[in-house]
Amino acid sequence: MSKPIRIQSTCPHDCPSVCALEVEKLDKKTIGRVYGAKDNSYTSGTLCAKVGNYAERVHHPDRLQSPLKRIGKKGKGIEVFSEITWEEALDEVATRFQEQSDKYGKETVWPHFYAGTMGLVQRDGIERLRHAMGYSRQHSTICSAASDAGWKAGTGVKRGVDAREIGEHSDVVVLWGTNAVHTQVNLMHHVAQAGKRGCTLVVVDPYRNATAKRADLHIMLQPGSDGALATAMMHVLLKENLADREYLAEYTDFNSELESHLADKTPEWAAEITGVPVATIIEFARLVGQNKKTYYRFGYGFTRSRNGAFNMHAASCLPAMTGAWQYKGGGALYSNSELFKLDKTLIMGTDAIDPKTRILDQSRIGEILCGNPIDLQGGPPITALLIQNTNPMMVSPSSLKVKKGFERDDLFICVHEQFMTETAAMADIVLPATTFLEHEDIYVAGGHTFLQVAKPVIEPYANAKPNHYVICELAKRLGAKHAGFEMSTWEIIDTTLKNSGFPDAETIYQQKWLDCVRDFEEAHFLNGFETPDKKFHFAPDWSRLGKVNATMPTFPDHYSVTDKCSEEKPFRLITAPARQFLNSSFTETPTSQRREGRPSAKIHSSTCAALGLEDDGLVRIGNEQASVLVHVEVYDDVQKDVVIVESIWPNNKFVEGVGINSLVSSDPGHGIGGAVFHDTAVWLQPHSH
Ligand SMILES: Nc1nc2c(c(=O)[nH]1)N[C@H]1C(S)=C(S)[C@@H](COP(=O)(O)OP(=O)(O)OC[C@H]3O[C@@H](n4cnc5c(=O)[nH]c(N)nc54)[C@H](O)[C@@H]3O)O[C@H]1N2
Ligand SMILES: Nc1nc2c(c(=O)[nH]1)N[C@H]1C(S)=C(S)[C@@H](COP(=O)(O)OP(=O)(O)OC[C@H]3O[C@@H](n4cnc5c(=O)[nH]c(N)nc54)[C@H](O)[C@@H]3O)O[C@H]1N2
Ligand SMILES: [Mo]
Repeated sequence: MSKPIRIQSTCPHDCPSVCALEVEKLDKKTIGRVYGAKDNSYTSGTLCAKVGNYAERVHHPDRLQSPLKRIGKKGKGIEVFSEITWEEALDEVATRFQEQSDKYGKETVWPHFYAGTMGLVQRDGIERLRHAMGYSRQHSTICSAASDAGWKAGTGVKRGVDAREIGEHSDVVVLWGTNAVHTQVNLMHHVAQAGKRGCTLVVVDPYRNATAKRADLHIMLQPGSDGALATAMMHVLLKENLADREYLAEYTDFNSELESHLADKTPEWAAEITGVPVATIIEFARLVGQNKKTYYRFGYGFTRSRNGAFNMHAASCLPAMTGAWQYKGGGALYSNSELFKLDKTLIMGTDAIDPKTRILDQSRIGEILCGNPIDLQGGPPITALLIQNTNPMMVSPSSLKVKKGFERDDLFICVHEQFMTETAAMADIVLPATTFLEHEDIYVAGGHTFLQVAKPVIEPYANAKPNHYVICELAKRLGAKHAGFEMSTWEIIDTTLKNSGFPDAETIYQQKWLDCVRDFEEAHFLNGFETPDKKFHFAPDWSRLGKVNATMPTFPDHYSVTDKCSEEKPFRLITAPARQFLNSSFTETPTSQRREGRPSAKIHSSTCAALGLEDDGLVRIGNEQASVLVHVEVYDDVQKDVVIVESIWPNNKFVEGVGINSLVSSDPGHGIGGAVFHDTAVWLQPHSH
């Protein structure tokens, strides 16, 4: 038998790696295995198992085949839906949106989306419809609002040092609040290359996760205490003369006021807050102070706290304090997404924004749908939802509230999906979506520097259609006007590239990708940071970044605003990503399900002994919002008062059908907002049958 041909593509899932792919094409409808492209110098032939097995997802028997109208009760699944045509489905959605708008005004319709695909046309086209129609806007807080603000507070722009420098040049790599083995495995390839040269790996994380198990030094800190750790490290660096004072004077706003602020932020002070021994804090500070070529890879994980943005900023001060930015292999990366500077006016319809239109906090969808007047800002209730690329019934904070909102009888819901997700099951109209293998798109990345353009590998499944089709067809019916509605996906990609000064789409496709890497000076901010005075800011002006919701301390510190342990709630819960799932995706594929088993709570053996919990037994985890029954996994690589439930499991996989996000608060993170998935104080109780 001849070898199957391989077609180039790009992984669209919500992940920093945005892998360059080679997809085995078996026939015009079928794929075989998927591989990471060997000739892409970031992907480097590495690929996570779940995408390697993508045939299981794209050819899954539960893929949605046809538009559906619900004829039975909400939340029951496919059996209460009946098939309708695309014309009927789109007409009904447009009619209902129009009826609700006539009754309550345009802001009663809320297009709700996230990054189920990271392809810019299929992901962000919904914004064009929103703006052209004057529907309620969305403050996207579920993932990167806190981390973006924290990073940009100091540097001014969302880009950093090319991760490919790690392999050859870094002497120390610090993975801070990211479980890269689970969430961006390609990075580990570059870390392993560096390891061969003797580079030291440090992992800063509250539990010994799969990444920390590979570290030379694991800083096992209390959740939400990163600000204290970073601040004390700066104290040590100054005290031991390991700070780069010339760099500080030239490139930062460092001053005597900051120096005296840091004078009493001792390792002893931080040890109390972080639970990390004094000697370890000093060791870590000396390591980064003595090795100027230290590369910090900051993740999202440690920003999913009320003080997350503040802590990201505090940690991002370290490479400035030591001057690490000046060296190849030194500096930091949180995300490169502003490296590409694409003009997204056409895709997103930003030229049609009416600034008076209200902006609703995505992570507070439960409160919003349940009519919280503060969230609604004096505007109309939400009576119609259009949902693409997200599964809020599973992924949003305060999920019982979210469910209550979705259950409203007077709420019209249209969900465009690949599967009958928990959210789709609440819809009135469900539309079947193509996967990335069936449509065109353009991709930028957080974790690397490549811009990619992808074409379909196989034909669309059954009656599935791309997001762009749905948006344009609704625009036509609703009378929305914008150039983007008149163009094909490829024309939008091409024009966007042209408007941004890039080669055309076909050229980039033919050369597989376009490396947008900046030169050394630029990438390392040696021409200045992107703040108004070009300096890195230890004392940021948070108001530059958006509407600030709190009074933040001036300098890096311990900002004590997390959900603290108390007598009633003596434990802290972290709901970090599981390896075989990607957010809510892949929870449907057999291999991922088999490898993950069932939801479990990792709890320290001494805690288990004290509470009478047994391995494989059940524990009830609760707080004022809800309680969740889940199996115990005795796990000693975690602090005694921290509990880990790797996520995101469907709610119905938990013993009582109540999932872990029922415990997570929808309070916005301090600063510009942001969901607080890893900031929850809880109680634990053994479960007696
Ligand atoms: N407990 C807990 N909760 C979390 C997190 C956590 O760490 N812990 N992480 C949070 C984070 S960081 C995020 S980003 C969110 C993510 O939450 P979501 O955005 O909901 O997650 P995804 O699973 O990435 O994508 C959602 C859906 O998009 C669909 N989809 C994919 N491609 C397409 C397409 O081309 N068209 C259409 N119409 N649909 C498509 C998929 O089938 C999937 O059901 O979850 C958050 N929730
Ligand atoms: N397999 C898989 N890959 C994914 C995803 C997935 O769900 N599964 N999700 C994708 C998405 S949307 C995103 S945004 C990224 C997120 O990926 P990451 O940047 O890795 O962020 P998180 O996954 O939220 O959390 C990672 C780590 O943060 C730790 N953490 C929690 N609280 C704290 C704290 O206070 N301080 C410190 N230092 N660490 C803390 C957790 O214990 C966890 O080990 O991953 C993407 N990749
Ligand atoms: Mo995310």
